[in-house]
Amino acid sequence: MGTTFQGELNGSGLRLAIVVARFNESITTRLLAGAREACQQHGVGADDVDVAWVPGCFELPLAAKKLAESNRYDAVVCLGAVIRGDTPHFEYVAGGTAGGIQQAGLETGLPVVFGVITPNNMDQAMARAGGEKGNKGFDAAETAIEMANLLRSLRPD
Ligand code: INI
Repeated sequence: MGTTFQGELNGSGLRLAIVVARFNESITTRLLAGAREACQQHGVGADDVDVAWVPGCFELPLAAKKLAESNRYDAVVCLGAVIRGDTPHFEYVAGGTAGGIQQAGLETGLPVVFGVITPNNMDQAMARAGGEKGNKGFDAAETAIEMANLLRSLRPD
């Protein structure tokens, strides 16, 4: 029987960086509160969570990559809200952000988590930022904790 690897939801001893977009700040501050809540619930020390603000989602990948390269963190969480309008701008910002965040994780070997919501309107955004659909910031921080622990267990040493 082979080994089954699974990351625990135990944040004790982990260091996390959270990058948050200021665009749609009324939503992203709620996502940030959700992420902090998950960190606290799962035992990440309050001093072990650093936060960096960027202007908009499009800036998340570069800041996340810098933080991931710093060797100071076990995972990086990216939080933002791109709200769909009637223009193709949405596709460029949302698509570029998603691709950039994935690239930052693959290039650095650190979990870089996509905690960006892409709702159609403000009501849907609120629902996902602590409303009836939960808090995607909370979920993203849980993903970061699980992936950080999983990657530790996958290390060859
Ligand atoms: N940035 C967001 O985070 N959310 C949006 O909905 C958004 N819209 O709609 O344009 C947005 N645009 C700004 C973008 O992320 C960059 O900050 C800007 O283009 C400068 O690079």
